[in-house]
Amino acid sequence: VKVVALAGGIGAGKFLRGLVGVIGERNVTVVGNTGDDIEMHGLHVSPDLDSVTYWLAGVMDRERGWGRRDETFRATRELARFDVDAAWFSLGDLDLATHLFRTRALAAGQSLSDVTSRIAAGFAVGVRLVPMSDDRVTTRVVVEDGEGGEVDLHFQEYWVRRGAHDRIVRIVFDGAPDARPAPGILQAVDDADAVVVCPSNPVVSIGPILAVPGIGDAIAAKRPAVVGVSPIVAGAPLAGMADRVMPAAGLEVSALGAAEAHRAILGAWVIDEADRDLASKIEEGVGVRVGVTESVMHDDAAAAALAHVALSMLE
Ligand code: FO1
Repeated sequence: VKVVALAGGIGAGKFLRGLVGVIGERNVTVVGNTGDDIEMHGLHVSPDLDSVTYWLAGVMDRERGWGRRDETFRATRELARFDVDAAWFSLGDLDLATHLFRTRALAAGQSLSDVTSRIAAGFAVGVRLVPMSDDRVTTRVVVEDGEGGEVDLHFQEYWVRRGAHDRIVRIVFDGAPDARPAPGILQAVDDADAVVVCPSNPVVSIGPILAVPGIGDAIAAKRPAVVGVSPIVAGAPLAGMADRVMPAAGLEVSALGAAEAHRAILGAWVIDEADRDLASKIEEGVGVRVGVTESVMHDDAAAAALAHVALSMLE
């Protein structure tokens, strides 16, 4: 089977290791979120694309979730010596090589798609990894300033610099209306036997991908072949910050709320045993087939079992 997977960061990385274990790398096209991308010290950082690459290459830090194993942060610490404020986003010494390579190639006129494939190839990752767009789309989080006004933050400023403490007014995918899907995405969706929505944040990881004009419609056209895995188990995210941003998007923090976020595209939805009680409510309310299984991915075997269940939901 040929599968297109929509991916954010950590949850997607874990799940994709399982998926490639089941169907093989060559059958998978991963469309990665670039709304979190940030220009830092003149370097182009693509956290979600890098998470997918590092997880699939097996060089990830399983505990931290993002970044590389055996990483050191000496350069960032040296930067803090001069200016603590400049060092709020920790770039690891190994990770820096990825950003240096990407930035240099982009400056030389290569597209983000081309650079992303070259980085994946550098780690001998065999899936086709594609950014959602070669055009710049940036997730902005507009928050209350506490004095009746608003502050417009880059997603990473909201999450990493300010610790996701601010009250969110709205989330905006800046640039999305004018962005084009990266080359090959629409064709890959068209050719796919299945589209899988990884267990990623529905609002800030999958949301930006579906906000690129054309991608959502192409996927919605294959609805019976679209299956998602809930990133929310027992009312809490397995990783990340879905509980902070889902309410801001009017969604309940539950396997039901996450399914509702993808209502326009889903044919089937996989939830955890802990949420079995929600199955019929989701089936009726969202109009999808629901599968129930152990969805916490403690290791690759658990991720493969989950991927197997997801694929078996498709007709
Ligand atoms: N997350 C943090 O909590 N603190 C950091 O300093 C940080 C640095 C960082 C550098 C490169 C990278 O690829 C990811 C990084 N992340 C960091 C993770 C990132 O902020 C988010 O987890 C993702 O954007 C969400 O998918």
